[in-house]
Amino acid sequence: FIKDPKTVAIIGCPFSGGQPRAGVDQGPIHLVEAGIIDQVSTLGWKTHFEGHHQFENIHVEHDPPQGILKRPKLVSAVCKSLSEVVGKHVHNGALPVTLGGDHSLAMGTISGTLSKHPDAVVIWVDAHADINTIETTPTGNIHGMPAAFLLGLTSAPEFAWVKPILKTNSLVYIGLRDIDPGEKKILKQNGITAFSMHEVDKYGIGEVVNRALDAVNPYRDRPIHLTFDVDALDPDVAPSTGTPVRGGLSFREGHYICEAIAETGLLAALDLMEVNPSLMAEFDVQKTVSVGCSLVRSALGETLL
Ligand code: Z70
Ligand code: MN
Ligand code: MN
Ligand code: MN
Repeated sequence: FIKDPKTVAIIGCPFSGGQPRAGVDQGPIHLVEAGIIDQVSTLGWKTHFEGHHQFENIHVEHDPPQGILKRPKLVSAVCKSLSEVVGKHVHNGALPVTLGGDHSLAMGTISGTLSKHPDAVVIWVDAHADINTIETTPTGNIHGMPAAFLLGLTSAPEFAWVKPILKTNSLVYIGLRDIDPGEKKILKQNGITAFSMHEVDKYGIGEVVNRALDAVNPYRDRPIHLTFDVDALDPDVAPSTGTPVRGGLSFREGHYICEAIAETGLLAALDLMEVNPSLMAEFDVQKTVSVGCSLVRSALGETLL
């Protein structure tokens, strides 16, 4: 495992098929236009950006719901293609940074990371647990389900390529506050460690991040995949996202998580998901895009001093 890869591969993933709102596909385009690539270069990384994924080879003509699952063929094909791209970059020793796009994409990014590092742990920062199964999903939106597929808690013929190689003791959540009843049961029954906003309030973010790392990575020797849904942040901090939920992480709490993970030297892959520039006024869009860029910089080693 290359602890300090010199190259960051930036993967723009303009995709919105895992949820109903248009616009989240514009997230990566705005992040790149805001200068995220130069900012990462300025931190001392070599950066590789091959453009936004166009999913040229993905032609889904007829994609009716399969039971409750919405757009299963499209979401599956895009995530499979993304898993190959992320996998290629980690195999080359680069650190992939995937800019979403909706969070169904985590099925692709995490599958890609685990293809090289089966011992990697996942730190999932989100207002939501995204762990609904086909039986529990109230919406059929696949962005609410990627963790369940990765853990093998649910499956569908279309998603047979998703290997259930993520273990429940290798996943930890921070920032949760909008969990469906079925998801609560799944978290409890599987003993998945989760720090909701209640624990952030109670212990403070420093202690929560320590406990999260202790839970999945006690010897600090396993690669880390950080998947950061921007809706983990409070809507005052990141308003332009599909499902804002009040009472979220402050600007500093969000950055602290990224800084503390950077300090471990174990970051193997990073996702920044659910930036939706079509939601809210221009001022709010700029605020969200700029906080997105600075979270990525923090995770890649930007320090305050
Ligand atoms: C709900 C579902 C979700 C993001 C909403 C919502 C999931 N639990 N995820 N916004 N980012 O539809 O499964
Ligand atoms: Mn490449
Ligand atoms: Mn999410
Ligand atoms: Mn979310």
